[in-house]
Amino acid sequence: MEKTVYMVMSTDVIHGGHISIIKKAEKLGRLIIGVLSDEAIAGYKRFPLIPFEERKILYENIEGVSEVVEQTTLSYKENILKLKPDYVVHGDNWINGYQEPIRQEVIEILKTYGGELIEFPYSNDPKYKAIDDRTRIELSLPDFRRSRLKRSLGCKSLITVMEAHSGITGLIVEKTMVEEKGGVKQFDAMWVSSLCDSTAKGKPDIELVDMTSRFRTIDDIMEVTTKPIIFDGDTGGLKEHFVYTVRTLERMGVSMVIIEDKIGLKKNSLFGTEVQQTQDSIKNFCEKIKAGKNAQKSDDFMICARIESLILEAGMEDALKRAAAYVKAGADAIMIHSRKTDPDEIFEFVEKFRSKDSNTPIVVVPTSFNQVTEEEFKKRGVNIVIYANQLTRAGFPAMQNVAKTILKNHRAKEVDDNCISIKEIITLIPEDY
Ligand code: SPV
Ligand code: MG
Repeated sequence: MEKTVYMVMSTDVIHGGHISIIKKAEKLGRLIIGVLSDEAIAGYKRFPLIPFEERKILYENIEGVSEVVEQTTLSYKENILKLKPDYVVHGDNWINGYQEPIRQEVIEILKTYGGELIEFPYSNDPKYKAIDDRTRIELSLPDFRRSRLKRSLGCKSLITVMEAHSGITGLIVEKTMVEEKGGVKQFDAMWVSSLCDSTAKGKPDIELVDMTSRFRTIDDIMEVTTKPIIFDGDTGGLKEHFVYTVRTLERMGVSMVIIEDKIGLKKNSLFGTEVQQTQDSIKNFCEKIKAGKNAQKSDDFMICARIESLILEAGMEDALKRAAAYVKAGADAIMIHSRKTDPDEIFEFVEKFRSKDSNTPIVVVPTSFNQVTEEEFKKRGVNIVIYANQLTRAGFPAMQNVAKTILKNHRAKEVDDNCISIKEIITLIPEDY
């Protein structure tokens, strides 16, 4: 009987290197390609340029490929147990690094029924690296970057977002990865927070930093990263101004703007009722949402309505009433905010909102209720979790401490261990961008 061969592929740009390994694999027997789902790829590598269905068609039409199946996790377990291939084929580049546990699992499963792992030498040809680099540039182009958030929401049940307020913090969000369960975890998107953008400029979070300056921050981040951006639009300002903001953000390639239902002098929500803050009327805020939705040109830009009822102690009923009205006015997502350390009111809102609306994405910012895990939010029906200020809050005390230590010691030697090495900075910021 003809042997069967299983090989997993994720790439959306097929080059000679891929064709060469397909040719070698096909010589071993009937070749089945496992195509990684969008969610599985987005979690560990760059976001796929081409969606799963299209990539599947691409592979189905390569000579030598007999069958194409979907692989929904980085782990091969489910598909190997189902297909029981005689051979699993892979490049030898996964022997070390984050794929090592996945490889180990493959070897162990194959052992249970006498299957074999065949590894071919991985090609380090610079021309293939150049193709990959070009793809990265495409990912950062405005149209593609903007559409990524909506696409990610379509394939991932929970999106994690980290605050960025400069090129360097953008790079940290772009590049930070941790190995986890045989895969890699990284943030899906960036939050350009009004609090952190203002703080970086030494200013209060009261809509004092003007839009031109806020756009400049976005530009700094965009110049060096590719991940989608969610912009904190504060109150959105006057309706007549908001439409311009929407157009500009859209043109720049921002994926979503979140505006909060407050008017007048805006203060940071975490002050709650300790300061004077006024909630907008439902009618007025709905008009702002409608104006924004009418102004946008693409269909992938998203406007998220942020409800401040719990922050301003206007009650759960008010929050739910507003949520329904904002969705009806065209909001693409709802953000519910709370400054309580106990997550109960957030959970109650999510449950009640979800009982009436199973589709509209829900956004939360767990700064005060930070004990809740992403898994718990996901289980309850939340779609986007924003870590809104942690990089800023981590960076400034560290800098203050270093400044004080130098003052005390009249030299810089004592702070060396608290500083990133110049070599690490160079790694984080490549010169050949
Ligand atoms: C921000 O990050 O600026 C926010 C979230 O708006 S919060 O600070 O919690 O209001
Ligand atoms: Mg803000």
